[in-house]
Amino acid sequence: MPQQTPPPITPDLFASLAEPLPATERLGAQAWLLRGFALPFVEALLPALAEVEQAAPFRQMLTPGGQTMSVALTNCGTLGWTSDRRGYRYEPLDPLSGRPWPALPPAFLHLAREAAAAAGFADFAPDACLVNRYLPGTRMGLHQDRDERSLAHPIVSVSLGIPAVFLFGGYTRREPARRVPLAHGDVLVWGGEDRLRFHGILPVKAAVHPLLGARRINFTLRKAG
Ligand code: MD6
Ligand code: FE
Repeated sequence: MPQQTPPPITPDLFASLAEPLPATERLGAQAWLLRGFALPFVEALLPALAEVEQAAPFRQMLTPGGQTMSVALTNCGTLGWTSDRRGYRYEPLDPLSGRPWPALPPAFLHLAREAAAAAGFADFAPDACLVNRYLPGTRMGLHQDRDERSLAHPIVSVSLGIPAVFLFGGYTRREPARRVPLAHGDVLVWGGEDRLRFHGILPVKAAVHPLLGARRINFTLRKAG
């Protein structure tokens, strides 16, 4: 047997390792990660977010099983996702105030439509936006999003603040999930055959973001009604 010599480590190899991550990554047949896509919108998103939070504060909801979710949430749009002992559902009124959820800010709509179009979903018309707030240590267990009336529409998901690791799984809970790091400004868009994939968020590591502090905000735009 001739002696195998390992390939030399070339400067090219180091160059490729130092290259930034691609701006767009395909995670599935109809699932896209658009890195940094929301960055040009952040200046408009943050004041809109503050207004939503003021009208409908973040709160921790109960799962149907009676557990308190570690992530706090609120909503904007004509429908808001809620959870309590009676189950998961969309409601037109905020159960805390009895008033309608705050309207979808134009900046949210604009970003959602542009991101959906960039991922191949034309004419996305969301009516619901679930806003999740993660403090260090909080997590989101593996789940499917299936409370929307039709599963034919995509979901646009925007990450702001401190980073997190997204779990992108298969169609059953026990299939292995891919770990996808999400940073401030990243946008996920998925629909079609990927719509019912299990997904979640690993416990968020302590960190401080210059604009958002020790928080991660994720908002997901959907056509729920
Ligand atoms: C999160 N995201 O990123 C949780 N759901 O904090 C979701 O649960 C999610 O990112 C449906 C579609 C996209 C998502
Ligand atoms: Fe989800």
